[in-house]
Amino acid sequence: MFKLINERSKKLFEEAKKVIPGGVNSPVRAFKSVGGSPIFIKEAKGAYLYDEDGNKYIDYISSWGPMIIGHAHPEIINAVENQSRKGTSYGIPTELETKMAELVVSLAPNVDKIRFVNSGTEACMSAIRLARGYTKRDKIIKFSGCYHGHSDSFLIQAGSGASTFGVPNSPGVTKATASDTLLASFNDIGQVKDLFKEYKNEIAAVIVEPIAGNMGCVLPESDFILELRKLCDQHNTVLVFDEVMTGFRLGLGGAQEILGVDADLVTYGKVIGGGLPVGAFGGREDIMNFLAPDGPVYQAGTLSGNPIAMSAGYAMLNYLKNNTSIYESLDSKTIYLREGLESVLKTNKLPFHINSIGSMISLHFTNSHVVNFETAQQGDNKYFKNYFHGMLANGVYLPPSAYESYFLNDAITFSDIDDTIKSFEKIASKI
Ligand code: KE4
Repeated sequence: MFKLINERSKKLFEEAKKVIPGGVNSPVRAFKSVGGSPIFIKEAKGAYLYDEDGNKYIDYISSWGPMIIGHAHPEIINAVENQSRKGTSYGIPTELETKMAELVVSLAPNVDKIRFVNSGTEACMSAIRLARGYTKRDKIIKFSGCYHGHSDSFLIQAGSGASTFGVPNSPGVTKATASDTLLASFNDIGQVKDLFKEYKNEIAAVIVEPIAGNMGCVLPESDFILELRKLCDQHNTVLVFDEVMTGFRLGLGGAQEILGVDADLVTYGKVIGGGLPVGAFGGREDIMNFLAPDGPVYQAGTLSGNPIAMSAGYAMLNYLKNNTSIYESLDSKTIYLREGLESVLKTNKLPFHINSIGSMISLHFTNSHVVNFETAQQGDNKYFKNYFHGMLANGVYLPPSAYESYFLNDAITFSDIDDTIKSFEKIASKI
């Protein structure tokens, strides 16, 4: 319906599929839930992506979160260039890792100690193993539609790519593993109370995206997160905030600061790597000290704390620390985008619900209030597919799945947002 010149991307995708499963290194990039052939990016600068067919896009994904200050930012590029001239990896401790850890500890609430890994998945997987080792319990509670990476324990009604595929329980996850993961609906504290009643003293951890982004953006209602805190205190269960997405995106203190609720362990990724592979988990010292080599819970990584990745993350966090006005700027741009989208949706009498907070926003083609995975699934994917492709053909790159949040970067200008809304006005009557 919407014409995009993408012959070279199509050719590259066919070549990729011969040597990479599905032609991609992460499923959501394959456009499976929106159809069509993914674009292949040649380069990115500031707010814009440039694909292999010469098309330019305003980027609302920012590499799924990391590029919060825009692509190829000089502060990041200079840090990476300077560090790489000293070598790319040592597998030996560096002062840079300590300085990065000190910076995160100084900025993140309730993080006494932190361990760096290479992805959000590793961070969440390790945090859960640590919680199980610390409590000597096996079970965990997660929430349908929340995504904590592709570790076996989490691929049970996962969000993000797994939901997009409609394959909530991935093959390859053993029944034994799945039996230790208990599920509840986000924002339903009653279900959590029932699980604690049924599995008294067996629950090692509750892991939650305190502000969810993997069923689209879904906000916690009233005191849901505070109630989780109280239940975990009552049952000596570790409360893990998965802030891979929200950490340093919604503010320096992340969701803990916004919600005013303390986690026992927090996981990070995306922004803290400045676009390089960095994940991290940290929190209460008494729990973190259970980690090897001092403690019994094993966790390791050849490239953990890699100097190039640390240099990018350190430059990013220092930039954000020294330019906190970026958060107000992102908030106002996101509100401006939301108001523009709502105006077009109302004019064209389309069913919709928008959730947003800070620089996270998602549009659902349903009149239901989207408060959990079940209501997020009520979105009309036919509308979404046409919306996605219509915007793509008009120079706007959105997440290729209804179960994702948009991530604004501060290189996006109000004029870019005006252009985004104009693109939507052009296509809205045809989706
Ligand atoms: P990674 O292993 O992809 O670095 O992080 C996993 C993860 C953990 N926790 C949260 C809250 C996350 O959002 C993620 C990863 N986010 C998805 C996007 N929704 C990554 C995109 C992809 O899978 O390609």
